Amino acid sequence: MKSKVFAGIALLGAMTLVATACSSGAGGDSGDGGGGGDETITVGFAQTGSESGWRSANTESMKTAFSEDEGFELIFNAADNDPAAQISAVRDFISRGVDAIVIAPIVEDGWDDVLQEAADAGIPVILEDRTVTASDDLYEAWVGLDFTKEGVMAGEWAAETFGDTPTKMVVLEGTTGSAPANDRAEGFAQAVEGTGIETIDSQTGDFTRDGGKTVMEGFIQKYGIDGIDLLYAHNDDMALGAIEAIEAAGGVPGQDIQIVSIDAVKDGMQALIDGKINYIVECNPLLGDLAAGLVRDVLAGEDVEKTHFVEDQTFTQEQAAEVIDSRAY
Ligand code: GYE
Repeated sequence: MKSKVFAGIALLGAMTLVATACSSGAGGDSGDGGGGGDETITVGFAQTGSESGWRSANTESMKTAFSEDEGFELIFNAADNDPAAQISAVRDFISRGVDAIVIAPIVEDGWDDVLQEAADAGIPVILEDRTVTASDDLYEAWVGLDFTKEGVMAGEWAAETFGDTPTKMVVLEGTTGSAPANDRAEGFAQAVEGTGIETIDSQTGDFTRDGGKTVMEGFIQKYGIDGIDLLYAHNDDMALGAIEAIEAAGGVPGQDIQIVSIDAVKDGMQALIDGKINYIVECNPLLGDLAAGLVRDVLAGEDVEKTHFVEDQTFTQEQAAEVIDSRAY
């Protein structure tokens, strides 16, 4: 279903939204259409929370793109990773009669009712970052990353590095039920199938540094530094927490235990350069301009493509050193 691939934000200027069948009944009849009129567009944005460096960069990108200067009034809500609180925030946006709603869904399931309520109220919904299991008739468009492919890229590095060598791996999973946790697990498993890599333990660290540290402390207690060869962390923050746990236990991260993670935020890239992480797959958080463009187009009554993928890259330790100073997050 990959209808369009955007090779990163650099291509934003060249972005053209090709007409496809637009979802029915999800509004677009409120507001001034955003098509160059002077009226402010009121947008409710339901963010997940503030769990990671990736999230901070995403929030900043969204706030900049949906700023007053750009013609928006943004009602921002961060739900502290509580799915019920996030759904309440969306209901609040509906009752306030905003022009459009943008959601970064914490978990994939449980969205059908509230998305239907938004559609009934004629308020278009755009998803950014994470995906949902609800029917795509219930929202106008989604913009984000290919999490399965990120998992595959991380797994390909692991498969190349360890091959047939018997390798004991532990996994720090993202938030349970979230699209990136589900898809990154699946992609990685595909890529390492048939290698000597064995998952000896896998638990959620909730995408946070503290979570990664605490879960890794438990793994070390159970298996010892010598009993673990490889850590796959679903994001950099959990890898950074795990590094603290490994060092506190007298181990050398990146050597005694090799580490692969996803995001490529500044702190993660620095740990990669320092040799404490071995490989990072990027996950681009700068989705604000794309999301704002979609909101404008939908309110202007244009048909937009449903699915918008932003492309990610990968970094070795050497590559990280070359690019770290030029990266925006
Ligand atoms: O990888 C992680 C964040 O949904 C892609 O959420 C996002 C993930 C990101 O907390 O750091």
